[in-house]
Amino acid sequence: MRIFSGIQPTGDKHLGNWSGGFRQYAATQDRGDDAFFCIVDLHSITVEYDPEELREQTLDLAAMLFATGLDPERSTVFIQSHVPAHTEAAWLLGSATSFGELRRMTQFKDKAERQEFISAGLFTYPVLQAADILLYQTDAVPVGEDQRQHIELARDVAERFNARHGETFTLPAMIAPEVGGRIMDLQEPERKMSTTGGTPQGTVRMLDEPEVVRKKFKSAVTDSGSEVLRADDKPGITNLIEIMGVATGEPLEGIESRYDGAGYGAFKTDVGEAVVELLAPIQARYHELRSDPRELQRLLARGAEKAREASDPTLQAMLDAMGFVRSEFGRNFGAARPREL
Ligand code: AQP
Repeated sequence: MRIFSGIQPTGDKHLGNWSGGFRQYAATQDRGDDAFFCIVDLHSITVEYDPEELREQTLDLAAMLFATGLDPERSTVFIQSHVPAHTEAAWLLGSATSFGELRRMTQFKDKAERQEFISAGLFTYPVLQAADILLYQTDAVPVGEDQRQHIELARDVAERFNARHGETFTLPAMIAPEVGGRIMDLQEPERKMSTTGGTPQGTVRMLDEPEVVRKKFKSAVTDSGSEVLRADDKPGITNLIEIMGVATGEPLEGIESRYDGAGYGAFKTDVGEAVVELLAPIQARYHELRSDPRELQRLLARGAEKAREASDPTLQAMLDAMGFVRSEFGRNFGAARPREL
């Protein structure tokens, strides 16, 4: 099965990213999937950002992806801007995406509210995301729940393109984890955990020191009552039960019965401890990998080469289907290799 998923390099990565993203990526390797994981640096420039930070955070994220279990022998990890087909295909797909569809994207509305300058890129971002996915003839996209609307848009765009120009793209399906697909902010459990959209105290960063993690869980907002049970009117404790579940692999019912009558205080301490234990080996691997940027760059260059090879046939098929006169080099876009004349 062909898998693709993209992750933004800006903003510190957090427990939500691990639960909805990284954890699922590593699982694709155990299933023997043919997986591509893309550091989507081009998406990161759609909101205000610092160029020097982008450069550093791109390598930070590469180290984090390998530290959370991606094996360069089994998965292709690469940087989006190293594969020009992504931006080229995005322009082409813009013709099959409507203004109305983009205007309905809730992530655009949420992020636009937080920006003083709303870039055109923030609005067209889902077209680039559709290109990312469709170029690889992707069967499944492992993501968190927040990406559902974008994946549906990618499917709609693919269907429209196929109907207009003939079968070109595989229609991708979304895979979200049954548990932990939407980890909520520890301080404001009605909104998702996020480095840009959440609270600093309610966002557990992958690189937080153990003491910081413990403190964040101790001060997590809980609900009225004292039962450790999932319920609609208990968003805080429900979120903590899910976090305990993904951190330890224990079924949620088991957690509820184990903490029956224990009270919120003891439970919060234990969830904090479980997360500290989860993060410790990841942090150790991360620091080791991050200390060797040349090796990271080497692995990413290898990934980009594989990604260019895998995406180019789709880009060329798009160009042919859309009626472009091919250049004498055989490629209007993509790697400029001379055509065999
Ligand atoms: N709170 C979350 N719970 C579960 N999954 C989540 N993801 C993000 N937040 C949660 C998933 O993480 C993967 C990588 O996401 P990303 O880093 O590319 O960007 P994002 O979705 O925009 O995450 P952030 O940190 O919340 O970014 P900002 O701050 O920009 O809003 C994706 O699979 C995502 O679903």
